[in-house]
Amino acid sequence: MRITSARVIVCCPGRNLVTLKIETDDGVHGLGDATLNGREIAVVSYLENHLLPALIGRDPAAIEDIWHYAYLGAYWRRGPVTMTAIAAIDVALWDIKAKVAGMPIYQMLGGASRHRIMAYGHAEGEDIAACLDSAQGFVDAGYDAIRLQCGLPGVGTTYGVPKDGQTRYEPADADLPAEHVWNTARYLNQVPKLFEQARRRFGDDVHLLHDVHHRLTPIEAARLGRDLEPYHLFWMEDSVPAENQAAFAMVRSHTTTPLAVGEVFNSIHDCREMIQSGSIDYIRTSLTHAGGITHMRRIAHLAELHHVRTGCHGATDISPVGLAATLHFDTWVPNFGIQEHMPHDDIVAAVFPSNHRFEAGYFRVDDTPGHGVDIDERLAADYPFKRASLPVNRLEDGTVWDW
Ligand code: GCO
Ligand code: MG
Repeated sequence: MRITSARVIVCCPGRNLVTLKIETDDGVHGLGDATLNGREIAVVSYLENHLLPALIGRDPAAIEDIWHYAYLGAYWRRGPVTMTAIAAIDVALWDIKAKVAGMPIYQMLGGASRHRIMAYGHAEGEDIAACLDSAQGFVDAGYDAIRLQCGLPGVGTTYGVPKDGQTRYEPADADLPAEHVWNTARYLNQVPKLFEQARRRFGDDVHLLHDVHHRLTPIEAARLGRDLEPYHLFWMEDSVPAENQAAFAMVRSHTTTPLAVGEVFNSIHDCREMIQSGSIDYIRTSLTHAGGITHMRRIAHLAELHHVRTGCHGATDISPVGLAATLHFDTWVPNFGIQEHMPHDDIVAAVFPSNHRFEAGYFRVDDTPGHGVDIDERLAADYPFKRASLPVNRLEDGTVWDW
């Protein structure tokens, strides 16, 4: 069996999504997700100009060999563009291999470790009351885990909170970056109040999560972790910018609030130190941005040795193809923790017919061979690429800050 074609399909059914389609002389095809939010075309170019020409004529079954050919063969290593491009190839090849075997991908990995996948939903609101009302909707829908994000009094738009009637907090249609405002002092005072009220309203049984989105210094994150201890969070995510892995050891030494990190990582080397030092509890690397199934498996095995569980990134910038591959990984991975869930719009679901199901806070994959997602290319063509940018954050005095 040989690869006869490998091409990239870019579409924007409400948000940009990049899909790699690999075809073979047997007529079997595989799909991989190559979406890197706000930097989509960089990955398209990397694939089209550098990686895809070298795939033609290769045996699609040789996944490890092709992975290392792409990774080592570039000489230049790691980074989001490279690792997203490699992930797309990897997932498309796993899709082909599993289709040829007549099995779902989770079976190829070693079989199911669980029959359903706990997911957390995103509750958000401009103030505490609105956020708790939003969370009530998730409780009523049967979710066992909810992420809470709320706006700050007197501060403009902030991460995780949609404004002005928008349904999304990430303006994927902004041609140039929108500018948000940040005030650490108000944030540190507001978040414990949010969780205090959430526990009072929803009781102890629901898992509560929070995403700091990289905006604190280590000692500020330590304070927040301590202040949140009475409300026993499932995790506090990305509490400090993660380039400095040692910062997590510092936060850890001050608080028992569980720590999660990883959505901006692309390789095992980005998280090795914090996993091995026991500084984190959940690794949130996304399969789409960290070299696909082949590399995520290595990260998960390292994490398992150190009692770290997975919590894969699953925002809407992970396409249904990337999500399905992640759900097969979640079904198999022994040290699973939780899966993020942000629903795609109906039009995205129409472009990408999928076989996984979501019900009352839990995902399930079925036994469709491969990862179970296809693309309607004719429909996708109706939604051409639109340049889009993630926001930039500034302090109130204008200083650029982490978003
Ligand atoms: C999350 C993430 C996302 C990211 C987004 C960037 O935890 O879901 O922080 O909201 O901001 O994926 O593209
Ligand atoms: Mg996050």
